[in-house]
This record gives sequence, C-alpha cells and structure tokens, in this order.
Amino acid sequence: MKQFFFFVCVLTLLNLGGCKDNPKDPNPDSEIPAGYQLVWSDEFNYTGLPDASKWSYDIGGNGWGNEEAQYFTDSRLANAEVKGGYLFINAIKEDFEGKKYTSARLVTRTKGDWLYGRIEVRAKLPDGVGMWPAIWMLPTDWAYGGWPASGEIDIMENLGYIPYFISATVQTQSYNFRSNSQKQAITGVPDCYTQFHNYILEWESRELRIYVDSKLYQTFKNEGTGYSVWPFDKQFHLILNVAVGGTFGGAQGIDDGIFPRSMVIDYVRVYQKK
Ligand SMILES: [Ca+2]
Repeated sequence: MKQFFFFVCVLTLLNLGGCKDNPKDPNPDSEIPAGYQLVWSDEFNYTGLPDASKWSYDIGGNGWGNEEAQYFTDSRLANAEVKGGYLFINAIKEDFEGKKYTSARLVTRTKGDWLYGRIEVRAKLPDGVGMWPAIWMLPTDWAYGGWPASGEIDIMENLGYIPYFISATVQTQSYNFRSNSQKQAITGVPDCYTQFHNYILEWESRELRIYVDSKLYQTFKNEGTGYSVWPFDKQFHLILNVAVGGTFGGAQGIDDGIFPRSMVIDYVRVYQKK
C-alpha cells in the first residue's frame, strides 16, 4: 500500500489536471467499435433482481482473502437492485450473519465467459472512507492453477480514502502483489462519484489495454514466455462488487457515517472481433 500511495502522490502532481481535458460524458449509445460485434450485454432495462440468466452471486462473509468487512448476500434486493435503467450494488451498515455490513458481488461465471474481447462497464462509484468498489475479472477454469497463476484483471478499483484515483491492475504468477510486483496503473477521475464513466478492457492475444472513457492508462503485454506472465489465453468472467474495509479498502478505517453507498451501473457490454 505504501507503493500505491506513492504513485497517487506523484499522479496528483503530474496527471490529474490533464485528465480534465478528457470527455466526461461519452455517448452511451455510441456505435459498436469498428471490427467488433456485441456478444453479451445487460442494459438493466428491467426492474427487480439482476437477470438470473446473466448474473450469479458470490456469497458470504469470509473476508475474501482481504479481511473484507462485508457479507455478500444472495439475491437480496436490498443489496442488488435493477431500476430506472441501472443496476445498484448497495453497501449497507447492518448486522448480518456476524458481519456489520452487507453488500453484493455479482459474477457472470458460467453465464458470461470470454476469451479476448472488449469489456465495457459504464458506472458511477460510491465515495467514502472504507469503500472499495471493483470491476474485475477472474479465470473461469483456473487452468494454470490457483491464484495468482491463472491470472486476474482489475479493470477498475477505487479506494474511498484515496478519492478520485482509479487503478487498473494485472496479477499473474510472475507479477503479483505478494511479491509487490503486480502491474498497476493509476489515473485520476475527478468526477467518478458524480458522473458515469466507461471503464473498458480491450483484451487481445498480444496485449491487454485498460481505459477510462477514451483515456488509455494501462497496457500489459504478452511477453511470449508462457502462462507465468500471460495466463490470459483462457476464458475469464466479469465481477462487479462493492467491498467494505479490508486490508486495502479499510487501511484508514471505515466511516460508518457514509452508509448506504451504491455503485451504479448503467450497462455492461462485451464485444468480440468479427
Ligand atoms: Ca442502462
């Protein structure tokens, strides 16, 4: 985390101002990117629980490897609700199954699994100390072994105690946070809590690229040395969650005055090349 914070300080000086020049409100109905076709999407144009043909839940209060403080609930409208064209993932302060907070972790596993493509999530983030929203991907079949051998792609993470900074991180056997060698890039998004932005992964066999709107800020290359650097030749699925606290999200505690807090998702669109 020291390294994370160091990067943030540098970026505060160097990069945040430049970010304001980027388009803040891209057209959500923009045309399909050239050469791609839409293969999977949820526009959230319905009411109630998330579409069960597209989404499942990771459930429980085990801390998820990061000592997270929330219980991720199962098909509970209070924590995961679609209305008004949006998906709301709600973090709530309440006693539940031995935890003091509830939230939801939605996964497309076995319902949306892809090898290569462009994954685009339009979202507005929850603010406040203790929030740790994430848009990320894990391998579906873990063909190269348990974490981190089969890889992880974090398209968007934000730590509420470092406002406005978005990070994109790649974890593999060769590059991961256990050895402080993960490949992390950070950019500033000054209105990420009040405006929707598109958090985008473009994933090809030779490299993956991560954007906020049209701003590319993370490129990770296939070094051609096998799975220890590039396990990204297998299917991955998407995860949307709002974690509370934990080793990363809770490094400066949890402000109990902020709840409830929501990550709001306008759509998820997945494109693959024709
Ligand atoms: Ca929508």
